[in-house]
Amino acid sequence: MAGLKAVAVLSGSENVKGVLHFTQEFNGPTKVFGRVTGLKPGLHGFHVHAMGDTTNGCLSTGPHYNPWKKDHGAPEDENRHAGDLGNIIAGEDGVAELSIKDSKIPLKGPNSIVGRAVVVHMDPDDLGKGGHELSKTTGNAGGRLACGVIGLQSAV
Ligand SMILES: [Cu+2]
Ligand SMILES: [Zn+2]
Repeated sequence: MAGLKAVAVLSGSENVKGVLHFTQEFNGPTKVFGRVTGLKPGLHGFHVHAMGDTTNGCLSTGPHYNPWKKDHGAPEDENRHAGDLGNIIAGEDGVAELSIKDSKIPLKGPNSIVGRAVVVHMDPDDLGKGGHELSKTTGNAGGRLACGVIGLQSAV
């Protein structure tokens, strides 16, 4: 199989919505692209959380996906949760267009993110550097605005 495609449909308590696409070719990085709408302009923490469980809304998606037991960090840090994808940035129209490439979120193998969830937060992720008591676990990104389970879409 040359590559894999996955998709997550985001929804939440407020009017935040989105569709995000994931593609991975061979053992290369995973590309994440799509758009999220209904956001307050500015930065919003964006992560893969451990569980694909939305029975209690975004709260039941658990903590950041962290198979290697590291601290919270920035996408470019070595010491980061696998799920740490930094921030997405919404414009004045409340729309965030995403185009991310990341090598720590594969769509196959033991550390696959398929079946887990993506979460968009209320506040900016401080990338572990904010000095807040939550900086090293969540980036102090605040409440969970919207989330969606990452599901396999097709082989490409
Ligand atoms: Cu999160
Ligand atoms: Zn994290």
